[in-house]
Amino acid sequence: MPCIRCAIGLGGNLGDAPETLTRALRALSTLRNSSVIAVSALYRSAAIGPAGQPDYANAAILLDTRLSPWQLLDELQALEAAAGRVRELRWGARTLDLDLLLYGEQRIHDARLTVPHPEMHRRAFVLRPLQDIWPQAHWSEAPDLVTLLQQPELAQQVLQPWPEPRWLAARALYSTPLRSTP
Ligand code: ROI
Repeated sequence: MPCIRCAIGLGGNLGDAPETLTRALRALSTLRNSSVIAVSALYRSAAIGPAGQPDYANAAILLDTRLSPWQLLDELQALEAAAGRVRELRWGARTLDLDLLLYGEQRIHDARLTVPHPEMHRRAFVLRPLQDIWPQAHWSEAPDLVTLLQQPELAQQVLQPWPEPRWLAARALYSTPLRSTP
């Protein structure tokens, strides 16, 4: 398999969400045949979906991988299950959500997987973290990230950086593309 650059969205709003996302980041950094290339800031975002849910923690990472999209999906679902996620109500609260957003330039549509993620262009909690790590990301007919995020429907979504020390420490470990050589 060639090496493909992917974007993965992380989210969760049950329990200690910053801790859950930090653990997921550590686990993703040990995924076979893959390396984490960049890690976004952590964001706190108002829930989209049924009212009365706690706020979410959201983030995104770039991963270079030789796994196929379905192998990667298996790995992401195993991490969700390990975090205690059970198949819950559509759009209900969840411990950990790992979404394969982009898999190189590929378009995939089958019973298990749709890539690019079909909802991502409507969700500031996906696009803002993606902008941190891949500002030039573009897919299918969607406009660029700056244009998307300026649309009223997205601009009104409540989202703010969440400078959580555990996330910041893990992020510093896994996103150091420019290492100085002695
Ligand atoms: N809302 C926010 N803010 N963040 C999420 O990660 C998220 N995930 C979901 C739904 C329920 C659509 N709402 C969300 O799956």
